[in-house]
Amino acid sequence: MRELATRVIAGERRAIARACTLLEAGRGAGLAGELAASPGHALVIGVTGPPGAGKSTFTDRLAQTIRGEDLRVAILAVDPSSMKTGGALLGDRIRMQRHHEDPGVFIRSMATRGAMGGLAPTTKLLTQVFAAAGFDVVIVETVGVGQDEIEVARIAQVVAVLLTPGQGDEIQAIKAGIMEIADLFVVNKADQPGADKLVQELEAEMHGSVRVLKTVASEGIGIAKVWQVLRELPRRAVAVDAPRFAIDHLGIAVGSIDEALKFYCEALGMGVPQRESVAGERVNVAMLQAGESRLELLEASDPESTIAKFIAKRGPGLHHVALRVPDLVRAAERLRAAGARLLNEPRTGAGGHRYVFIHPASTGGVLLELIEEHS
Ligand SMILES: Nc1nc2c(ncn2[C@@H]2O[C@H](COP(=O)(O)OP(=O)(O)OP(=O)(O)O)[C@@H](O)[C@H]2O)c(=O)[nH]1
Ligand SMILES: [Mg+2]
Repeated sequence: MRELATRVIAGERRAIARACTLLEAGRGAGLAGELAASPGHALVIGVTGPPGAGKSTFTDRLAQTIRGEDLRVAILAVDPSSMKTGGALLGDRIRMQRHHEDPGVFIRSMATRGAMGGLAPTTKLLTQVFAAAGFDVVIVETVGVGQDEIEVARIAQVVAVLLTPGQGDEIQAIKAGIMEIADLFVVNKADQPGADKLVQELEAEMHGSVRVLKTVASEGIGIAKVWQVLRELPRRAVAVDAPRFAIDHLGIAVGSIDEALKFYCEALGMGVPQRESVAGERVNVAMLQAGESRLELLEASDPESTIAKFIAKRGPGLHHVALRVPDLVRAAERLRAAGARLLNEPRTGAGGHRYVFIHPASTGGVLLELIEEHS
């Protein structure tokens, strides 16, 4: 993963494509962590609007304009619909063919057909790949229907909403959601009747708070002005997905699990514990779900076990804190390099999780367990 990250950061096209594929497949939590350390400086522009508004044509022309300033551009064409055939995406490819030989342009299509959790998480990861790879501008094109029009605002620093004249009551049709996220309205197909009327309606609707520009994307008209405005708009803060750390569980050493459960389950009502015995550690365990983390009650099954020794020495109480980390091997390497006292090499324990324990002397006084995040 680190080698791949290094190649992405060096701007290697094949590495960028490979990174996108891995992240789209939901594999590559470690990669995301590596890349988060190189946030880059890309301006992320969202382009949204109804089907057929000319988004791809516009994106293509905008990229051309930006290239004219010798800035590097990545284009992410997101297709969230389940209806669209491969042919439409192919059409986009052909339209964008002019960039084919240009090493300063990288084009990626992404289908989110049936994806759970909306378009945001994966799309955002891919924009981070492009940013880490040093692109100056990332353009995310997505159809503004359903939820995605709102989600694009979570990914892009500025959002251009494309509308076209002559489709009846456009403003009413798009009002829900899309108006709030527009940093700029573009009335495209201004060569068709009704463009000026639509501009006026939008200006009235927004009380002049959002700029409205006209373009004829198919002719490249008005695009330079759009770029000038986009680059100067205030940029929304988009949080970089840093490596995720979360408390997986708190381990509590108890004299008797049954006694402790009287408190946690019967009196407090925490629900049904998951119980198991870990022979290797000579310990009985009861796990209680607490939000996204858990309480792990630990009871010695043998007087020689570490839990028995812990209780003999310090009494029952907080035994360890377990943190989930995105890349355990990497975390262990970094800690070792920083002089922390690791109690074991990363190894696989119950439930298939890899873990490592860190001595309290290094952590501020509590035994710390690091667990690799599930992916
Ligand atoms: N007359 C006119 N046609 C345009 C203009 N811009 C784009 N088109 C045409 O509109 C059609 C749709 O353009 P696309 O760029 O594919 O639109 P899109 O919004 O990306 O479409 P989807 O991705 O399918 O939602 C194409 O036939 C374009 O050639 C314009 O300014 N004027
Ligand atoms: Mg398109």
